[in-house]
Amino acid sequence: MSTEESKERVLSGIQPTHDSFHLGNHLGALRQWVALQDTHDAFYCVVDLHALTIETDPKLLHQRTLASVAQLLALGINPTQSTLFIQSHVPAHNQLGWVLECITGFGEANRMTQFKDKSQKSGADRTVVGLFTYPILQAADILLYQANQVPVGEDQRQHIELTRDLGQRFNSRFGETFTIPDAHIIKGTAKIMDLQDPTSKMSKSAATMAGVIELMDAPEINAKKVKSAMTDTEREIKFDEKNKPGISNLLTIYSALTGQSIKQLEENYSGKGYGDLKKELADVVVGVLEPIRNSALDYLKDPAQLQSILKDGGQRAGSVAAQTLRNVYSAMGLVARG
Ligand code: ATP
Ligand code: LTN
Repeated sequence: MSTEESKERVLSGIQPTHDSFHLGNHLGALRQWVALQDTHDAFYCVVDLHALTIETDPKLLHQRTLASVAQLLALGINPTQSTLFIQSHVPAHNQLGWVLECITGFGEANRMTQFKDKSQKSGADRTVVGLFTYPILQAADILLYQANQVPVGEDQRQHIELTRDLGQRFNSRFGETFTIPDAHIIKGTAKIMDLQDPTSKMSKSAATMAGVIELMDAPEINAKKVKSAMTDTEREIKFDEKNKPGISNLLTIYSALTGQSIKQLEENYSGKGYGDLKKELADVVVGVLEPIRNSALDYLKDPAQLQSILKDGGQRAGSVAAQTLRNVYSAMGLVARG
């Protein structure tokens, strides 16, 4: 058996719905993507088909998709180690998506809380059917690659549960076809909060970007956002998510970016004020993000290199996905073309 075959598989995806990824994406998911490529046979995709569920200008979507790839490379995804590709380059995602739609209950799909939140935000008239079936396409993304692990943030837990249910259902109706994946969620950083509204998760689609630290923003903008983070009126620097969500979020970020434990940070900052913590955290954030931004900007200067990485990744992903799809069609009794 070759090393790749003996390694467990990992797959994850990210939507190109904004010009930049944010610190929540990085700490909740993307950092794990990078770490897992050393130990796993990794497949990572920019899920452009998922992004179609939100109305986007075509030129922007095109630009954001390439910017997403550039950021993933800048964060450390190594295309010779991992298979990095764009979802729409592999038609099997849509093909398996349809099959899975046919074994998903309407009520089951209707229980997805992210659909409820997102459709409520945009209103019934602007909610498309694709947003409703979105988690089923996500299940296809994962099951196609026989993934064992799916590194994501906390908000994706329910979608991974659905993926497991659909995989198990298919296997029991039609015979063992899919690997049943586990969510790979890192407890401490699974939900990074908005710096201005520390009771909501940091999100690409937040109403205002004032509390969202973006990887592609200029260092001085990010420093300013950290320094003006919302905190409570007390003075003590203590981790207490319930009563001090703002400070707790800053401590979580600080700890994740420096490797110092929260306890250690509480000790270091005992007797000091919020201003000191924010100022030093601003330096830490800029120190980590500035080189990533510069590297992403360099990758974007060479679109031919990006295209060549994507062509290679698309081919590798396509052949794995096509094999799974053939097994699925055959298990269900669809007649092969021959
Ligand atoms: P939106 O809020 O518009 O859906 P998003 O910011 O959640 O976008 P996604 O592309 O949906 O971004 O998510 C990419 C990955 O980042 C997912 O694995 C998701 O769970 C993770 N993630 C997103 N926001 C956070 C957060 N605030 N903390 C930790 N992980 C996060
Ligand atoms: N739904 C995810 C993005 C996503 C994904 C995937 C994540 C699409 N396909 C497959 C992991 C595996 C989101 O909104 N963050």
